[in-house]
Amino acid sequence: MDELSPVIEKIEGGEELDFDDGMLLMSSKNLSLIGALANHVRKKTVGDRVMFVSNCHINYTNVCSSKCKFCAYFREEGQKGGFTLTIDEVLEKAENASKMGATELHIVGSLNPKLPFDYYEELLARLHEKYPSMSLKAYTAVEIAYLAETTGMIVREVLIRLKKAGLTGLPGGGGEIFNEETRKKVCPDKISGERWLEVMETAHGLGIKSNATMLYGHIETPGDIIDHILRIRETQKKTHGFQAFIPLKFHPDNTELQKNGIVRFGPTGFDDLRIIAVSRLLLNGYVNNIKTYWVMAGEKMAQIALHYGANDIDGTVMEERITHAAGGATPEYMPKERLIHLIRNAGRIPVERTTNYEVVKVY
Ligand code: V47
Repeated sequence: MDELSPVIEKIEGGEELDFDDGMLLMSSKNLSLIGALANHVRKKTVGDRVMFVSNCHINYTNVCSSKCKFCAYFREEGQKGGFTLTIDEVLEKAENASKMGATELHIVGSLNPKLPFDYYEELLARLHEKYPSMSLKAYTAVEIAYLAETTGMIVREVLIRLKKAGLTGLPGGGGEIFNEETRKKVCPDKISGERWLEVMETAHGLGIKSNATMLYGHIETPGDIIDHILRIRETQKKTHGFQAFIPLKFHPDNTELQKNGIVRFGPTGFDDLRIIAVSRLLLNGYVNNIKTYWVMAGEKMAQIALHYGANDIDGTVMEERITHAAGGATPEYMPKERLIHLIRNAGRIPVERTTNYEVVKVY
């Protein structure tokens, strides 16, 4: 009898897995069995289609007051290397993306004290005016909470105004790891996990869908991981607003965590596949899209993750700065044909989707 038998029985009986089941999955070294279970559950729930989106990441600024210890992307105010794009520069990038067939702009920055609320609103309004059919998946829950704090508006008001300007959804960034103690060590000046979930709940209540992320492979414990995933599941039971869950693989280069000797190595391949599988097993039936983000996972691991519970590989991306600042070695752009090739080669059906998981084309 395998140590995972109690979990297998629950899965076979369609029962929801709990914290202890999650911990068992985190401690077992039987990765191929965990993967097979996740793959089986994935096939039953979402079938053999693998989704991707034609998108473009636009980072409008890197000047940030949050100074997270896992982040190599930010610069302090006045520091060399800091940048803020003008709205015209953002529009130029959008024009490029549009010409390349993007249907989604993923727009994320940082907590820049110099940027007024008008900038955020106008940026969306001008993009929406010029590209009315483009999804504007913009500003993380952290940026939304920051805008509320700095303008004196409540989160709901901020979201209503941004939605009116053209916002279609929120990306899942800023989730990091919810456990209070761990979060204080890796991002002491960021909003709490509870606040992050509150912002998401408010967005979902206004019909603004979002994604959810979790940063793993730094100083978190297995218990932190299970706790994080289960908190996402609890919120989802109330709101049904999370469209995808994306575990993000920590890249240590140039980060405080690495400079201070707290983290020497990033996660291993074993960790990457286990986290994808555990996410599928704990979230299945609640958040059915488990995304392997090829930029962070690496092209090869992302492809293999499709056999460990993932059914989404993100998108063409076009320009990425956050992972590359921290030593990411993947290209900044993946042509659609290459994504299709990776998916087909894994024995699965490539499907281009919209941000909201509507089918654009089955290949
Ligand atoms: O919140 C920061 C993470 C996130 C590092 O919603 C790092 O579809 C690894 O959220 N190593 C931003 N990760 C990216 C993000 C995202 C990406 C792709 C798709 C979606 C989506 C969202 O990147 C941050 C943080 O958790 N991050 N530094 C690093 N050194």
